[in-house]
Amino acid sequence: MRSNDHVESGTPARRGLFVTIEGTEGAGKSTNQRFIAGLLSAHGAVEQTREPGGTTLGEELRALLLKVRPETFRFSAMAELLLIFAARAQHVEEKILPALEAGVHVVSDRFTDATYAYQGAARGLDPAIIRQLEISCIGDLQPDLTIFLKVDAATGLERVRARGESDRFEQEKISFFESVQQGYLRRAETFPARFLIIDANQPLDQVQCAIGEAVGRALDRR
Ligand code: T5A
Repeated sequence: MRSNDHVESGTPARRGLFVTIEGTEGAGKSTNQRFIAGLLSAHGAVEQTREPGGTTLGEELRALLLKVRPETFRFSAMAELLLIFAARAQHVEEKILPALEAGVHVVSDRFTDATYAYQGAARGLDPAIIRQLEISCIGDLQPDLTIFLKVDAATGLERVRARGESDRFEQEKISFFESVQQGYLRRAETFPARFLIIDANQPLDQVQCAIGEAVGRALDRR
């Protein structure tokens, strides 16, 4: 998924910009990931990736996490958390850090904030446990910019359900996604310097106007 691959060999690369996109289902993360990658490609090579996923192992774990049917077995919240961090540890070591260190910009559809929102706020796991896993698996890696697309849970679910079959998370009740939303808002309060909250109920062109400004500011800050 890397575009515009033109890092010169022999010259130490300036670290790439690490941008993450977060939000509940149907907020427009995938749509706007492509938009952000397009903006960044004017400033160097770009890697688009996603969580869970992004590597061969991560994509296998993603399939397990999203596709398993409730009648087959039910995940314990802790098993779900550990699989998500297994995927993330592989993702960071194999893909994200090498790209950033080579000067490639990385745009990830979800990252660790999603774990605090879904497994922490919505599944009820202790954030201190999530933090311990975070430190153990990925150290102090944090995005430079996190775009949180805040959509009404019902609106987002309508958008994704219009596509047809729902994955395991999309079958949760509205109250689950409202808790996820609260979890994201707490993360935004804790990390105001890197978080930008955008009202994703707005038409796409307005969402993208706000994203364009935020990406421009993040590039200027580098
Ligand atoms: N998960 C993940 C955890 O529980 N913990 C974790 O730590 C991590 C990393 C991953 C699942 O894994 C869970 C959370 C998730 O449930 P996913 O596929 O990454 O699943 O997440 P989804 O939210 O399910 O992704 P979707 O593809 O369903 O939603 P997107 O990407 O937010 O939405 P997108 O861009 O595909 O858009 C959906 C539709 O809406 C339209 C688009 O054109 C598209 O048709 N749209 C708009 N329409 C009107 N106005 C706008 N502003 C619009 N923006 C987009």
